[in-house]
Amino acid sequence: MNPKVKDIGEGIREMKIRGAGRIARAAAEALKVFAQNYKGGKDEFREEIKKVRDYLLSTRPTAVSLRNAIYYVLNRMRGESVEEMRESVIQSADEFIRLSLEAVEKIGRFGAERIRDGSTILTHCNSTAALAMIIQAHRDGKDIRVLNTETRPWLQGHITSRTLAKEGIDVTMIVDSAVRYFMRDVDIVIVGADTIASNGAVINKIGTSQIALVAHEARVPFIVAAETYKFSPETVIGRLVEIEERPADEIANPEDFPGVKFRNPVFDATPPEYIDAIITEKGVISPYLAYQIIKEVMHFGAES
Ligand code: RUB
Repeated sequence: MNPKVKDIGEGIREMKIRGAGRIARAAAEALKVFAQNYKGGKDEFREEIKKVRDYLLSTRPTAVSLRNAIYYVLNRMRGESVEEMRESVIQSADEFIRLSLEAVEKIGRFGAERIRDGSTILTHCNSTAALAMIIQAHRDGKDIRVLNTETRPWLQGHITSRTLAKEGIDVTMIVDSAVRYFMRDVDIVIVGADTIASNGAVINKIGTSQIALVAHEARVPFIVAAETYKFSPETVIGRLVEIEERPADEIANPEDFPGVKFRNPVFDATPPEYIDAIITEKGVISPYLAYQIIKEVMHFGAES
């Protein structure tokens, strides 16, 4: 395996590159790097790129964006010569990355319109798409405040707090278990997504579904910001989304707790009945229209 490809893959596995959108763009970049550095014959090109595909797919299991990015590039691989195949891979990887960044920007613009002046927003984990909405609302001159969870065990909420503070946004970090305590002050919850199933269920960082329940109880709108490559075509045919379970030592040192078992699932599923809207780059949809989006962008997931 090309060491530069391996660097990207291990970066994803070790969560130096994280967040579903970033993971997707990094996977496209890895395929591009493979193509740029490939030196063998044309028959081996297809074989070798499949190995890169399988390696990248093995890095993290939950975010479908990784899979969709890989197939976006591979399904567009064309040509008879190494040069032609190389060019087509580079071109479609660049295209995926460009479309992905444009999607985040559009979500920011569409989503900001949903945020009222004077709002207190609650967000969880660290989602580029959710942050795009919040930052755009602030840049539009809206007076907003943000509560953000620290997001145990990996503490991605720290990145969110710092990003918002840097933008000059009024931000307060809270522990995950304080969400219900603060919900009475919240006007809108905005989170990202790793995968959206065809029934509209949203898979996102562990704890998202609890927040959705609390928001539902308090009648606070619960909004998901997600590019269309977060929708999972495989769920149409009944494939279940695999929930990543990470090592116990992210929670505590197991050696300090003899006789204690640990579980560390890092994503959960929020059912569509707790979701008011999903903001995509194609517009704002009800979670019940997830299947419609999958039909439109089916090419993202289909295997050639
Ligand atoms: C990150 C996470 C984010 C989504 C969406 O989990 O759950 O909410 O990936 O992020 P992890 P984005 O840190 O384990 O990858 O909007 O940036 O794609």
